[in-house]
Amino acid sequence: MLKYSKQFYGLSLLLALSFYSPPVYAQATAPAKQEAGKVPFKKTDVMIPMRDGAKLHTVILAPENMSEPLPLLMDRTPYGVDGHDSDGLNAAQKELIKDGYIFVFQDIRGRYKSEGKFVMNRPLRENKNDPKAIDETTDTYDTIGWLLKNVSNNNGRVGVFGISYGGWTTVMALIEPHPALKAASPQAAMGDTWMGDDFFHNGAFRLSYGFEYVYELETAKTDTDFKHDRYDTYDWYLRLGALSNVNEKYFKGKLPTWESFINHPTYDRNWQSKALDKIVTKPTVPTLNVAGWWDQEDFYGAMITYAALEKNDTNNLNYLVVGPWNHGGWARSSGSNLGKIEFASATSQYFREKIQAPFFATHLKGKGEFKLPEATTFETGSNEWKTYDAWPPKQNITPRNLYFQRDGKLSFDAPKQNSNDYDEYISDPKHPVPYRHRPIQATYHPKGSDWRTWLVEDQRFVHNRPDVLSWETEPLTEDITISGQVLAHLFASTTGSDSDWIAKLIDVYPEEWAPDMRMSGFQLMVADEIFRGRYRKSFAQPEPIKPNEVNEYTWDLRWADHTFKKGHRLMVQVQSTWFPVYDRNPQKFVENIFKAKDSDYQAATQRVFRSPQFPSHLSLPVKTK
Ligand code: PG9
Repeated sequence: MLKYSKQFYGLSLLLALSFYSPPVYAQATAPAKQEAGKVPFKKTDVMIPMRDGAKLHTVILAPENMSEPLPLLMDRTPYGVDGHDSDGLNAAQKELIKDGYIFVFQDIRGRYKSEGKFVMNRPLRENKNDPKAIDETTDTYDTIGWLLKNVSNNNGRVGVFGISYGGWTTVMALIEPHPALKAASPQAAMGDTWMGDDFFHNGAFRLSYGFEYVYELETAKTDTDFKHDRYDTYDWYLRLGALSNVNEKYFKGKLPTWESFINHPTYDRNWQSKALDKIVTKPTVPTLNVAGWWDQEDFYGAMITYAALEKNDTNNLNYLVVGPWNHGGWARSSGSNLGKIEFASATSQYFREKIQAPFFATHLKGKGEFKLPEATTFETGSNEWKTYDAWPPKQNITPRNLYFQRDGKLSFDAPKQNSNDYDEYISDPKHPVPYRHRPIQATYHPKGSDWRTWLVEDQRFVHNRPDVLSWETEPLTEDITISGQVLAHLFASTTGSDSDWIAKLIDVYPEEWAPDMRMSGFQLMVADEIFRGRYRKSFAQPEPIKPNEVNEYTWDLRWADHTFKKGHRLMVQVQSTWFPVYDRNPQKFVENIFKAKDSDYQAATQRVFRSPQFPSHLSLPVKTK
């Protein structure tokens, strides 16, 4: 979750809560006092009626002094909009405010002060002939219609933008767009919560995130934190045991999304009908898709939404920007670092000022001649912005296989026969590999959590664990850049009948890294992903694995644009648990892991092969020029 409003509007949220009075149309609060350099906004709270009669709570922030009619820029969110006010807006949206917009923030249906029923990632309405049928598309459409008529001094043009859930509602606005919708920026839109975003990745369940998020959104109309009775949730989730204990001990069958996990553990219609890449239509509105390489929640969704729109983008309306950010990192701070990784420039600031602001100004205000390249990405490692006429780039890219070798070596040469052609480890669900260093605070612990930067943690904290294999190259004699999709091809066996496989592509810094000695030998993940073995033939129809049989598992580690600098090494790590962000695979095939019992969880011996017959490798999109 991106607690967008709370992060930006912490203090103002409290103030606004105490100000709130029952909703009336276009009721203005007292004008804000002008401070130097700030643009004062007048805040209006309204309840906007939808076609089925439900009213949605909406905050409108219009500049107090308007010398011309302005466009409306709207964000629709489940996280509460009361806190939005003039001060918060000035702090968060400096770059957009300079150009002049009327900002609109809306509680989506059923959340906070909006009426109606909240449905997580509500599917599109089925009966389009029913004039009262609703979904997020119609709610956006009806809101825009109302705003155009009721907000004075608007210029008749509307933009929508939002991060994460707000990115998803932005894409929904594009499905049957209101004619006044002239620009959209879905940012970290969660595109497919089963395949690669918040709730599952390739069928492996995102336990800590899924558990905490569902509780937070579905316990009440307002965000409600689950209170773990211990700080280190690694321990808490281990004690929780099998997934079947969740309902027994805590949820009691009351949280609809948890029930949907139990009833739809595989990639069935429930998930496919909501997956953005399966439902978006031909782009008719200029669309700026935004993603972060180290987005811990919705990197996949942002990328597949761009790709799906791109398939039918005959009018060249669809664009992509990817920067070195975590979830929503482009919207806050300067973006000159993420955790310990420095980027040598203010990347978020650059995005807000040089890309986002001119994008909206061009399409909503007819200002300037802004020509956006098809794809703009920040190449990590070299720390340079690049532009491409396609993403993934098609030119000057050669797929090269990086093979696992004996003695922990990794190289671009295929393996030669030798007597010991596999490496093995015991994966024990009782001692799963932590996904970040302990203590693992609750995802959004009110006193702070390392969740937001776990993807850039130094992987040495698990390197050399007996249940984590690793292979690495010699120090590079020249830079290697990869741009595009990274694939894992693992030839592996297990003594169990189900298994998870996790592969991580890592940039290992030199033993003495002159720019900052403390980063010497740092192990930075640049691509990583999990694969649940039962889905190796079909995501819809899982099958047991035959114990001890060598199977080829192929899955994608998503995308990267990264230079491994001369002197650095490439490393691959393989493991079978990543806890508790992912649930533990029982390692024994059971029909439905959500119904597994504690006794179903068993240790297994895992072998990863690296022979001419079974050459485990990663396939890398290597830049040739
Ligand atoms: N990643 C959050 C999300 C969770 C579940 C569904 C949709 C979005 C968020 O930050 O909003």
